[in-house]
Amino acid sequence: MDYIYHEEVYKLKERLNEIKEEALEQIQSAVDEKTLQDVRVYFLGKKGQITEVLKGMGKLSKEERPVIGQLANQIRDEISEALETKKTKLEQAALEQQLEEEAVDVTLPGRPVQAGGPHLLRKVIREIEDLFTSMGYSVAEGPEVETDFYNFESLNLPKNHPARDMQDTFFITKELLMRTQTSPVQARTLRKHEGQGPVKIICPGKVYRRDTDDATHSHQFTQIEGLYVDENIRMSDLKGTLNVFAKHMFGEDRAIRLRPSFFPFTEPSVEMDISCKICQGEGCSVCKGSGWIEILGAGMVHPNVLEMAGFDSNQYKGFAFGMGPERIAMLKYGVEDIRHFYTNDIRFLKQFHGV
Ligand code: FA5
Ligand code: MG
Repeated sequence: MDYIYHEEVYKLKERLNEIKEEALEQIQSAVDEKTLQDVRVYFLGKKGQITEVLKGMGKLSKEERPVIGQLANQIRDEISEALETKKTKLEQAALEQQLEEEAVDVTLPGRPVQAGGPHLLRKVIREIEDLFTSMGYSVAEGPEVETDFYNFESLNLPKNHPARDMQDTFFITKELLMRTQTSPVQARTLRKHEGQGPVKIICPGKVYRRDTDDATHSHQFTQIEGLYVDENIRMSDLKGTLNVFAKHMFGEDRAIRLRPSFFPFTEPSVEMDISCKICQGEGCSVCKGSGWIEILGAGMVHPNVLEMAGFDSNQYKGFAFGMGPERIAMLKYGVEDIRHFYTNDIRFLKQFHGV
């Protein structure tokens, strides 16, 4: 005999089927996992819709309860499964979207790497160092903050000597100053040799003067000092050395001239000029209309300098020179203003990459 159910059973069955449809529809249209979680709680949670239905079973008979119970379980499983399936789908879609967004186009050209290079001045200094070391000179250095003694007195420039005015000085104290020239390195090195030649050095470094900045003058610039002391060194050795240097730096065709000059630490003294590259000797702002630019001072080391450093000036002679690498770089590369070396305009600096 078929069992006759209470009307309540039909109501609960209908409600369960409604729940199923609603749930599946919401799962279907969910766009993220958060929504799925809300759907799960709303339908399957402890206080959810299915639990609601099961609460209504109290009115049912012993035979009727399993009917609703089974259906409720079945629908719970179906909803759970639909939730799982949808969750997997959403994850898949999210992954695909991420892959698409983060895709690397390997055919795009790369960003060029900005390679730096040595400053033009550094290159010129290195070139001069290389030339002189190839001729047997070694490189010596000294402090930029120097004593009055080494910068002046040991170079035959006693206090109150009028020739001190040739180099307007930044004094720190009465006895300490910013060196105005690299010549103090001569005096320091000679002293270290304790009267024993030969001494054959170049000394590159920064120097400071209260000069007014213009196209060829800077208040801070570099110098390279050269010193060769030995028995039998003569003026002709100096001339020969300067000639090799000038031809190496500027080529055979550039004109050179030596002018008699004065330095307290050399006797005789000369200055060397190079024909101006900017105007080819016609006269311009760089050479101040003369067609020539002074690049170095030089001469035979004064006997007083040798004696003060402990050398016997009857046994030893020497020559010395001091050059300005900025001026040399200007003449070699046609740079029309010394300030370009220090203002660091990248457009200027870049022109000399690879020279
Ligand atoms: C001297 O400084 C001497 N000590 C050079 C020397 C050394 C002579 C050894 C004899 C023996 P002078 O002041 O002329 O000399 O400077 C030498 C060079 O430095 C100049 O020829 C020039 O090339 C450079 N120079 C001088 N003043 C400046 C400046 N304000 N800015 C840029 N370069 C300068
Ligand atoms: Mg000079």
